Amino acid sequence: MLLKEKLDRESESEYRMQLYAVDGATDAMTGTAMVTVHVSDVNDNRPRFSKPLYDVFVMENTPPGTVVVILEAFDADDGDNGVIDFQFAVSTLESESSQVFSVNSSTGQIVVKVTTLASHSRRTSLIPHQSVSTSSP
Ligand SMILES: [Ca+2]
Ligand SMILES: [Ca+2]
Repeated sequence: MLLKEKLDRESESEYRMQLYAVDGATDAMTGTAMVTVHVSDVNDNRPRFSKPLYDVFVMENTPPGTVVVILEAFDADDGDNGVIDFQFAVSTLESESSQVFSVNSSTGQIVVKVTTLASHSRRTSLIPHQSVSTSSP
């Protein structure tokens, strides 16, 4: 059997076929077999945020532990290839923002870390960072 089209597990993960084997007699006899082809996943989709920019407003007296935003991302791949891990970009880790906020890598919640936001900037724009990279095909 040869492959005639490009496979894509995300659109079709399984193909079923019925096959005959026919003998050469005039009153030909046949045998049958079923073939199922399972398409295994390749990491060919990058995680995508539900939106590229989250603009969030918080009061300066917001207590520590408060969730200010929940990031949402989706990856069409299967298993580990589709697992999403939220992380701050290196540039953010080096900035004041990471002293004030933390991100839960699995839930995508950004939480206030400090007692008071008053001495810090009152408005922070969070630009999502693609934490999982894929090599282009
Ligand atoms: Ca895939
Ligand atoms: Ca993926």
